[in-house]
Amino acid sequence: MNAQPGKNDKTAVLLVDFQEDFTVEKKGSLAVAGTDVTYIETVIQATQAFSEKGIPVYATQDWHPENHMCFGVNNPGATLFEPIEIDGRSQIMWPAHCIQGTDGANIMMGNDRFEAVVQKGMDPKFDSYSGFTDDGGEKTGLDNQLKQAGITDLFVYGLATDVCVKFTVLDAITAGYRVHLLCDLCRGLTPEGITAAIEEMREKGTIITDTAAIMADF
Ligand code: VGL
Ligand code: ZN
Repeated sequence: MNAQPGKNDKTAVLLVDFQEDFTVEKKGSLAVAGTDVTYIETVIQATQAFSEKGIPVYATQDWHPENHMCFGVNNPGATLFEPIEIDGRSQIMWPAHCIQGTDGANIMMGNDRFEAVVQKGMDPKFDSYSGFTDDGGEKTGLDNQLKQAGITDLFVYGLATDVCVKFTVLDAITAGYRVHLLCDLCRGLTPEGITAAIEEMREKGTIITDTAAIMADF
Protein backbone atom coordinates (compact mmCIF):
# COMPACT_ATOMS: atom_id res chain seq x y z
CA MET A 1 0.00 0.00 0.00
CA ASN A 2 1.04 3.56 -0.75
CA ALA A 3 4.05 2.43 -2.73
CA GLN A 4 5.84 5.19 -4.58
CA PRO A 5 4.55 5.75 -8.11
CA GLY A 6 6.45 3.76 -10.72
CA LYS A 7 7.08 4.40 -14.41
CA ASN A 8 3.94 2.60 -15.55
CA ASP A 9 1.75 4.61 -13.23
CA LYS A 10 -0.57 7.20 -14.64
CA THR A 11 -2.31 9.94 -12.73
CA ALA A 12 -5.67 11.60 -13.35
CA VAL A 13 -7.45 14.40 -11.55
CA LEU A 14 -10.90 13.58 -10.20
CA LEU A 15 -12.82 16.80 -9.52
CA VAL A 16 -15.83 16.00 -7.33
CA ASP A 17 -19.14 17.90 -7.58
CA PHE A 18 -17.62 21.34 -8.19
CA GLN A 19 -21.13 22.72 -8.73
CA GLU A 20 -22.93 26.01 -8.06
CA ASP A 21 -25.50 24.58 -5.63
CA PHE A 22 -22.72 23.57 -3.24
CA THR A 23 -21.27 27.07 -2.98
CA VAL A 24 -21.81 30.19 -0.93
CA GLU A 25 -20.51 32.31 -3.82
CA LYS A 26 -23.35 31.20 -6.14
CA LYS A 27 -25.93 31.25 -3.30
CA GLY A 28 -26.39 27.52 -3.74
CA SER A 29 -29.22 25.62 -2.09
CA LEU A 30 -26.77 23.29 -0.31
CA ALA A 31 -23.90 25.72 0.18
CA VAL A 32 -20.77 24.34 1.82
CA ALA A 33 -18.86 26.62 4.23
CA GLY A 34 -15.81 28.32 2.78
CA THR A 35 -16.84 28.07 -0.87
CA ASP A 36 -16.16 31.71 -1.65
CA VAL A 37 -14.79 33.20 -4.85
CA THR A 38 -11.19 32.59 -3.71
CA TYR A 39 -11.88 28.88 -3.21
CA ILE A 40 -13.54 28.62 -6.62
CA GLU A 41 -10.71 30.43 -8.42
CA THR A 42 -8.07 28.38 -6.62
CA VAL A 43 -9.72 25.13 -7.73
CA ILE A 44 -10.03 26.36 -11.32
CA GLN A 45 -6.38 27.47 -11.43
CA ALA A 46 -5.06 24.25 -9.92
CA THR A 47 -7.15 22.15 -12.31
CA GLN A 48 -5.91 24.16 -15.31
CA ALA A 49 -2.33 23.77 -14.08
CA PHE A 50 -2.70 19.97 -13.78
CA SER A 51 -4.31 19.83 -17.20
CA GLU A 52 -1.46 21.87 -18.71
CA LYS A 53 1.02 19.37 -17.25
CA GLY A 54 -0.75 16.67 -19.25
CA ILE A 55 -2.81 15.13 -16.45
CA PRO A 56 -6.27 14.13 -17.68
CA VAL A 57 -9.13 15.62 -15.68
CA TYR A 58 -12.33 13.71 -14.89
CA ALA A 59 -15.26 15.41 -13.16
CA THR A 60 -18.26 14.06 -11.30
CA GLN A 61 -21.58 15.91 -11.40
CA ASP A 62 -24.48 15.43 -8.99
CA TRP A 63 -27.42 15.29 -11.42
CA HIS A 64 -30.76 14.71 -9.73
CA PRO A 65 -34.26 14.57 -11.20
CA GLU A 66 -36.78 16.86 -9.47
CA ASN A 67 -38.53 13.90 -7.83
CA HIS A 68 -35.38 12.51 -6.17
CA MET A 69 -36.02 10.84 -2.80
CA CYS A 70 -33.06 12.58 -1.15
CA PHE A 71 -34.89 15.94 -1.27
CA GLY A 72 -36.73 16.81 1.94
CA VAL A 73 -39.49 18.42 -0.11
CA ASN A 74 -40.32 15.00 -1.60
CA ASN A 75 -40.78 13.42 1.85
CA PRO A 76 -43.61 15.18 3.70
CA GLY A 77 -42.83 15.70 7.39
CA ALA A 78 -39.08 15.15 6.98
CA THR A 79 -36.58 17.54 8.59
CA LEU A 80 -33.72 18.84 6.47
CA PHE A 81 -30.25 17.46 7.29
CA GLU A 82 -31.81 14.67 9.41
CA PRO A 83 -32.01 11.05 8.29
CA ILE A 84 -35.26 9.20 7.60
CA GLU A 85 -35.68 5.53 6.75
CA ILE A 86 -36.57 4.75 3.14
CA ASP A 87 -36.83 1.10 1.99
CA GLY A 88 -34.91 0.02 5.09
CA ARG A 89 -32.01 2.39 4.47
CA SER A 90 -31.10 5.58 6.26
CA GLN A 91 -31.23 8.62 4.00
CA ILE A 92 -30.29 12.17 4.95
CA MET A 93 -32.82 14.73 3.80
CA TRP A 94 -31.21 17.40 1.64
CA PRO A 95 -32.51 20.69 0.30
CA ALA A 96 -33.33 20.27 -3.40
CA HIS A 97 -30.00 20.63 -5.22
CA CYS A 98 -28.26 19.95 -8.52
CA ILE A 99 -31.49 19.43 -10.41
CA GLN A 100 -30.79 18.36 -13.98
CA GLY A 101 -30.52 21.33 -16.33
CA THR A 102 -30.62 24.06 -13.66
CA ASP A 103 -27.86 26.61 -13.07
CA GLY A 104 -27.30 25.08 -9.64
CA ALA A 105 -26.14 21.86 -11.31
CA ASN A 106 -23.50 23.66 -13.42
CA ILE A 107 -19.89 22.71 -12.93
CA MET A 108 -18.03 25.97 -12.31
CA MET A 109 -15.41 25.65 -15.03
CA GLY A 110 -15.48 25.00 -18.75
CA ASN A 111 -15.93 21.41 -19.91
CA ASP A 112 -13.09 21.83 -22.41
CA ARG A 113 -10.61 20.75 -19.71
CA PHE A 114 -12.45 17.52 -18.97
CA GLU A 115 -11.72 14.08 -20.32
CA ALA A 116 -15.20 13.11 -19.13
CA VAL A 117 -18.00 14.31 -16.88
CA VAL A 118 -19.55 11.43 -14.98
CA GLN A 119 -23.09 12.15 -13.78
CA LYS A 120 -24.61 10.48 -10.74
CA GLY A 121 -27.76 10.49 -8.64
CA MET A 122 -30.15 10.26 -11.61
CA ASP A 123 -32.16 7.33 -10.22
CA PRO A 124 -34.90 8.91 -8.04
CA LYS A 125 -34.82 5.87 -5.73
CA PHE A 126 -31.11 5.86 -4.88
CA ASP A 127 -28.65 8.48 -3.72
CA SER A 128 -25.10 8.40 -5.02
CA TYR A 129 -22.52 10.21 -2.95
CA SER A 130 -19.86 8.14 -4.67
CA GLY A 131 -18.85 8.93 -8.22
CA PHE A 132 -18.33 5.19 -8.79
CA THR A 133 -21.49 3.40 -7.57
CA ASP A 134 -24.91 4.47 -6.31
CA ASP A 135 -26.65 3.18 -3.17
CA GLY A 136 -28.47 0.60 -5.29
CA GLY A 137 -25.15 -0.84 -6.51
CA GLU A 138 -25.42 0.65 -10.02
CA LYS A 139 -22.04 1.59 -11.47
CA THR A 140 -21.58 4.98 -13.12
CA GLY A 141 -18.93 3.82 -15.58
CA LEU A 142 -16.17 5.93 -14.00
CA ASP A 143 -14.09 2.91 -12.97
CA ASN A 144 -14.25 1.45 -16.50
CA GLN A 145 -13.22 4.76 -18.05
CA LEU A 146 -10.27 5.21 -15.69
CA LYS A 147 -9.11 1.59 -16.06
CA GLN A 148 -9.35 1.79 -19.85
CA ALA A 149 -7.20 4.91 -19.76
CA GLY A 150 -4.62 3.06 -17.64
CA ILE A 151 -5.07 5.35 -14.63
CA THR A 152 -3.46 4.09 -11.40
CA ASP A 153 -3.35 7.27 -9.32
CA LEU A 154 -6.01 9.88 -8.60
CA PHE A 155 -5.67 13.44 -7.36
CA VAL A 156 -9.09 13.93 -5.74
CA TYR A 157 -10.64 17.21 -4.58
CA GLY A 158 -13.88 19.17 -4.59
CA LEU A 159 -17.15 19.16 -2.63
CA ALA A 160 -18.05 18.12 -0.07
CA THR A 161 -15.19 16.59 1.95
CA ASP A 162 -17.49 14.78 4.39
CA VAL A 163 -20.03 13.59 1.81
CA CYS A 164 -19.29 13.02 -1.87
CA VAL A 165 -15.51 13.43 -1.70
CA LYS A 166 -15.29 10.86 1.11
CA PHE A 167 -17.51 8.24 -0.53
CA THR A 168 -15.80 8.70 -3.89
CA VAL A 169 -12.35 8.35 -2.32
CA LEU A 170 -13.32 5.21 -0.37
CA ASP A 171 -14.74 3.57 -3.52
CA ALA A 172 -11.60 4.57 -5.44
CA ILE A 173 -9.43 2.86 -2.83
CA THR A 174 -11.61 -0.26 -3.00
CA ALA A 175 -11.31 -0.21 -6.80
CA GLY A 176 -7.51 -0.31 -6.41
CA TYR A 177 -6.41 3.25 -7.16
CA ARG A 178 -3.70 5.05 -5.23
CA VAL A 179 -5.61 8.09 -3.98
CA HIS A 180 -4.08 11.47 -3.15
CA LEU A 181 -6.56 13.79 -1.41
CA LEU A 182 -5.76 17.48 -2.01
CA CYS A 183 -7.15 18.91 1.21
CA ASP A 184 -6.67 22.59 0.37
CA LEU A 185 -9.00 22.19 -2.62
CA CYS A 186 -11.80 20.57 -0.58
CA ARG A 187 -14.52 22.09 1.57
CA GLY A 188 -16.94 20.20 3.82
CA LEU A 189 -20.26 20.67 5.57
CA THR A 190 -19.09 20.62 9.21
CA PRO A 191 -15.68 20.89 10.93
CA GLU A 192 -16.25 17.63 12.87
CA GLY A 193 -17.43 15.92 9.70
CA ILE A 194 -14.33 17.04 7.82
CA THR A 195 -11.97 15.82 10.55
CA ALA A 196 -13.69 12.43 10.81
CA ALA A 197 -13.83 12.03 7.02
CA ILE A 198 -10.12 12.79 6.57
CA GLU A 199 -9.25 10.36 9.37
CA GLU A 200 -11.37 7.63 7.76
CA MET A 201 -9.86 8.24 4.32
CA ARG A 202 -6.34 8.18 5.80
CA GLU A 203 -7.05 4.92 7.66
CA LYS A 204 -8.22 3.26 4.45
CA GLY A 205 -4.96 4.19 2.72
CA THR A 206 -5.55 7.60 1.18
CA ILE A 207 -2.50 9.85 0.89
CA ILE A 208 -3.56 13.10 2.54
CA THR A 209 -1.76 15.98 0.84
CA ASP A 210 -2.22 19.41 -0.74
CA THR A 211 -1.54 21.32 -3.95
CA ALA A 212 1.79 22.79 -2.81
CA ALA A 213 3.21 19.36 -1.95
CA ILE A 214 1.99 17.87 -5.26
CA MET A 215 3.35 20.75 -7.34
CA ALA A 216 6.73 20.50 -5.58
CA ASP A 217 7.04 16.97 -7.04
CA PHE A 218 6.70 18.08 -10.67
C1 VGL B 1 -23.44 16.02 -1.95
C2 VGL B 1 -25.12 16.01 -0.39
C3 VGL B 1 -26.02 15.58 -1.34
C4 VGL B 1 -21.99 16.29 -2.25
C5 VGL B 1 -24.31 15.60 -2.91
O1 VGL B 1 -21.64 16.51 -3.42
O2 VGL B 1 -21.16 16.25 -1.32
N1 VGL B 1 -23.85 16.23 -0.69
N2 VGL B 1 -25.60 15.38 -2.59
ZN1 ZN C 1 -27.03 15.11 -4.18
